[in-house]
Amino acid sequence: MIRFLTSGESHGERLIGIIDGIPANLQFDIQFINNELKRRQMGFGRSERMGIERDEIQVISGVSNGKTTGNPISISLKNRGTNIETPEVIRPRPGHGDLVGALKYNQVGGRNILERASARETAMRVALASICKLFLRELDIEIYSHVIGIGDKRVKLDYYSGIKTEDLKRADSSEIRLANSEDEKEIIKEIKNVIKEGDSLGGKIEIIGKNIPVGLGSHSNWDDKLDGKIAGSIMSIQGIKSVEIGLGLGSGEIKGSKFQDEIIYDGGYRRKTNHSGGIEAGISNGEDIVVRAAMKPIPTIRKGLKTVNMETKEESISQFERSDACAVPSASIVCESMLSYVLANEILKLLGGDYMEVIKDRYKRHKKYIEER
Ligand code: EPS
Repeated sequence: MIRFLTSGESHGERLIGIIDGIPANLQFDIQFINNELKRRQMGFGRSERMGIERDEIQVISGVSNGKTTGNPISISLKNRGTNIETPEVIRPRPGHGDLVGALKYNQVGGRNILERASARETAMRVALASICKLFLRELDIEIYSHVIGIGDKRVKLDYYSGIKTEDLKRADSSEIRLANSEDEKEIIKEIKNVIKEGDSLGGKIEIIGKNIPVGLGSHSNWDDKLDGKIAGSIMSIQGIKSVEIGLGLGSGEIKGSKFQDEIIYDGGYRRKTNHSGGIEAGISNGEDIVVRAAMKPIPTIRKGLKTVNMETKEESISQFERSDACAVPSASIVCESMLSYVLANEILKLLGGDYMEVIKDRYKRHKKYIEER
């Protein structure tokens, strides 16, 4: 089983991460990991902090001669953006953790809470999960993501309107991770407008896993179901308010005969459609895994919102902290990371094995077995 833990405050010295359960002899490609971190840092609408941070990992343990050893891997990331004033937050921002966290942990204000609630933490998640992505790459499993909406602007091209792998790859060269540049100008204009107004914007993300084996997860118990695990992991990302698998909310709008993905056989079992998003009864069915998530607008709003001063209990205006106006493109990479973690973990559960050579061999045999059934 793969487990990971992150630690560190947004404006503290470092972020630290430990991941355990990664098999031995996985090629540890630092450049790949740093590139994943770079992908997460991109996106129009981030705070000036993104110009300050140069996220590159330092490996502390678990890697030798460019390969994993099977020991826990620990890594660190230096924060550069520590030179910010960090006053106590006594006029809590609605939607942020300032108030609820201060109440739960008996703090004077929100400072100690927001330092950890901050999405800076996701830098370490991406770093750790990119090791899972390296593992998936060895098995030819690919994970993509792109932004399908910002605010009320929705892009036309998505999984169910026939997006292709080339389109998904194109998202990496878009400032806001659009697979189709057609809508980019208008959406960037929209983000510029909210920055001018001192407001913020959320949006929607589509995450797609390709070349997925049959048999990840289980129908057997509620906490073994693959869709439940994916939904929980994506929902744990800062700002995410909704997760859908396949047609998601739309599933409730169609008759069964139209929704269910009919089974065909062409040298292996396939589906005519993929409304289920690659998962049936909590088990992957070999089709693409399709997940969608919605991120709420960032709670730090320059123009302020009504709140209460925690010292005087008087009506007040929420405190402003340097922040992003829109972080949806960045969250898109974090979603890829969480999906990679869940899938890598499920593959290891399915196959067992402590080192890459045996896992790759078992993986081949598993795929052959499924093909021949
Ligand atoms: C964040 C606020 C901003 C973001 C930060 C998340 O930081 P600061 O307050 O220092 O400007 O830049 O995100 C990151 C540093 C990052 O690496 O994603 C927040 O309040 O969540």
